[in-house]
Amino acid sequence: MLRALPGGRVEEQEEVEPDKLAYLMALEKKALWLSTWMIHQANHLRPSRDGLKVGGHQASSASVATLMTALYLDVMRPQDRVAVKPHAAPLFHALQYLLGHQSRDKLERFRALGGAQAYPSRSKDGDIVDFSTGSVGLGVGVTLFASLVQDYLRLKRLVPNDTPPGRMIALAGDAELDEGNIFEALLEGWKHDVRNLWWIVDYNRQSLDAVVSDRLFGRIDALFEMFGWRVVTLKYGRLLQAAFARPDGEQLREWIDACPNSLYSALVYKGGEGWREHLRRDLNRYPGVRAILDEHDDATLGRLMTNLAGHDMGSVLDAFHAVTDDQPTCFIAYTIKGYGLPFAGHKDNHAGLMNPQQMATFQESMGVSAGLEWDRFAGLDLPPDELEAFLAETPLVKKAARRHRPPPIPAPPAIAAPRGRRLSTQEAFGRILGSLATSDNALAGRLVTTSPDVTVSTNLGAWVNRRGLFDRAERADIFREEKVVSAQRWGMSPQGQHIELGIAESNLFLLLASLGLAGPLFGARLLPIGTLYDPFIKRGLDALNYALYQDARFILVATPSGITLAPEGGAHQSVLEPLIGIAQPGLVGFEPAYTDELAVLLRWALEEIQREDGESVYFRLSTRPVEQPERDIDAALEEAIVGGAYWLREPSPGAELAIAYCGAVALEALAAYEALREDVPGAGLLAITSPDRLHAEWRAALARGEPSRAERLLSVLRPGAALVTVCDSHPATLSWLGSAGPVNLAPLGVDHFGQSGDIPDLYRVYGIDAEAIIDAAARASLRSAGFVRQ
Ligand SMILES: Cc1ncc(C[n+]2csc(CCOP(=O)(O)OP(=O)(O)O)c2C)c(N)n1
Ligand SMILES: [Mg+2]
Repeated sequence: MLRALPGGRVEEQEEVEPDKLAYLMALEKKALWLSTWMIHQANHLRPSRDGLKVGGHQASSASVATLMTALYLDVMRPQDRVAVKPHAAPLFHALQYLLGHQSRDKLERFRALGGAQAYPSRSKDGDIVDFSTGSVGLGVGVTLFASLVQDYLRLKRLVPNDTPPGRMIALAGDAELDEGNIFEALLEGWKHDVRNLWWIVDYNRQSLDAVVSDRLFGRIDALFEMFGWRVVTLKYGRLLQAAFARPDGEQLREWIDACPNSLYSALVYKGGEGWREHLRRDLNRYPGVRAILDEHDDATLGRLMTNLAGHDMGSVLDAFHAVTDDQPTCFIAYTIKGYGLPFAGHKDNHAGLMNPQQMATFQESMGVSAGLEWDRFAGLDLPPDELEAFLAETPLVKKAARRHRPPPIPAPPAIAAPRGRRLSTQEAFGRILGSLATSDNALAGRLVTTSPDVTVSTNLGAWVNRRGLFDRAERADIFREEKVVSAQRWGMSPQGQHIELGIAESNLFLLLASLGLAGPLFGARLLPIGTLYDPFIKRGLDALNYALYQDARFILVATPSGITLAPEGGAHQSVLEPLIGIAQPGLVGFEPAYTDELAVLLRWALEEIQREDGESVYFRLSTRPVEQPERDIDAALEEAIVGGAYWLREPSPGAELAIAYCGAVALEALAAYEALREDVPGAGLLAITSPDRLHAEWRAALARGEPSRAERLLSVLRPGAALVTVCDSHPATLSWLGSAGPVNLAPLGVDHFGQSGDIPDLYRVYGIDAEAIIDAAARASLRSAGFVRQ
């Protein structure tokens, strides 16, 4: 057997012990059977109540059966972590079942409520899943950042570094490599010199719709090598290699090498007869090839011609075991989509399901008697007790628990608001982090910041100057050494606590996902804070969703935001992001107006992201300097700030009018309030720190049949009172308040693209200045009084 060496060289290596090979091949057969059966019974035997096809991917599972069996039942060690390509979930569940980590009940409820999930899910399938997958490309990318996080922890000795590091492994579909996030990640990984990373590409040359371009992978391996990766290509299995070694065997190899992907796939589907016809047509002049054809009947010829290395357990094991260093390695494993199933190679097989007749034939060929479909060893040629003993010795069975549960890091009892009469929330954020950087609080040591090239412009400068940038190696700040004056000190070292990324928001969220899973994945909590400009959340939105879907915990600071960043113009102005704060599961959104609110909320957030049932936290901040209130925040006000709203100016009971604002438009709201107070003496001014929290609590309280916070706040007003809501974002952020109390609502906000200008001009044009608030209040008051006739 060939063994891969650094630099892509290979050497002869001893073959895998025959016993082990036999066990693994038997268990591979069983995993294929179970995955196929799991999908079949969910679609054909479980009664359907809604007429929907249940689905499941028999072909995608079959394609990785050898690779995954080798990994899970032999190669993986407990510290290794894997992202399994989404459509191999059934095979993954089957292997976990063989390992004793998944129940039959859950398999029987595959894709049903509470059963094994359609795509591997950390939060729903539990301990067995290291990384959720589903949105192709993201699971692959996250392993790269997890590897970076592992280095971060080991180099800082936050986790023991006298044991071997885990390998971060992605089992990728070949079409996943069409996703741009993969290449963004590769580039970033190269910059950070990531190690201990395996990407195993299930190169079945099929995506969902079609057979993929022949020329693509000729480029892909060169690309990986360019980024410093080792590429190990697993192309031909042992049968084919033996055939190539025969007289004229080279002709056969050349023929297959030149065979277009589409033709190869079509012939896989057609079987022996199809192969024979084409080989006769093209290679009949070679006596050696004619001999091969004569010696094989259609069935064995089909087996020979589909003997790709990705389905050859011996070749796969050799290749995996040969890599013993930490160089990132990409295995390109040639496979066949649907291998071993009747629709193998057919271009339409992605969502294809075997029909009951095909299944019955398959069941017979697998030797599984009726009634023994879920049996772990039925139909295998080896004695069950031997297989059981083999499984009991696999590294993953011996150390089953894959998740760590480190204790929370206590947050400081209070975080002081920065001093200053006129401050923006962004400035305050920078100063708070700057002072945390100088504190010796244990929590500060666990903070890790990251930003996609907007570290300075989001105000992380003070923090980075004190805590430094993270790098595997010490790197001096050349500008500083050369005595060039700069406010930024950018020395890099393993002690650094800021991870600087290039401009790629998808990478930011994948890194936050990995940092936010440091506790469960590696055993040491990190408290990640990522910063970016608010509008560019959308650029990485799927990766953010991905991070949150797997319950990664982090703080996201998005600044500047809204049209309030005025001269920067429409391309940098965010409109709908607060609605993401409301609607995105796993994320609590805040938009404080004042710096003392931010101080309270940041402290709360540091605890929230560590709570068992907590969530990640999103702060929408602004660069607008705002006159700060002089006040002490007592416990009641703190609770209200965290809860999402409080009366900045309390209305008198039965008041006719109130203004509710969120964020930097506090100034306009206050000015309008002062102006209106003369006419409406009892009016109120409601500060909303979190439309998200307020909205969520409102719905939860409704469901419990209790008054919500929003309702309690608004109940001070006269029924039918006028309420103007105003925010520098889409008006829907707050307009729902019209349902939380008996008010006549006038929702102000921004509902089209911004443009350059200064704040007075833009607020006027978009209708969120004091005058617009006063006008809206007048109209709503008229409506309240019933003066408006249709
Ligand atoms: C971001 C995203 N876009 C689209 C899909 C729908 N989709 C599911 S699988 C698939 C193709 C997968 O092909 P490949 O990665 O080669 O997997 P395999 O051939 O092993 O099934 C597509 C487009 C998805 N899951 N995620
Ligand atoms: Mg594919």
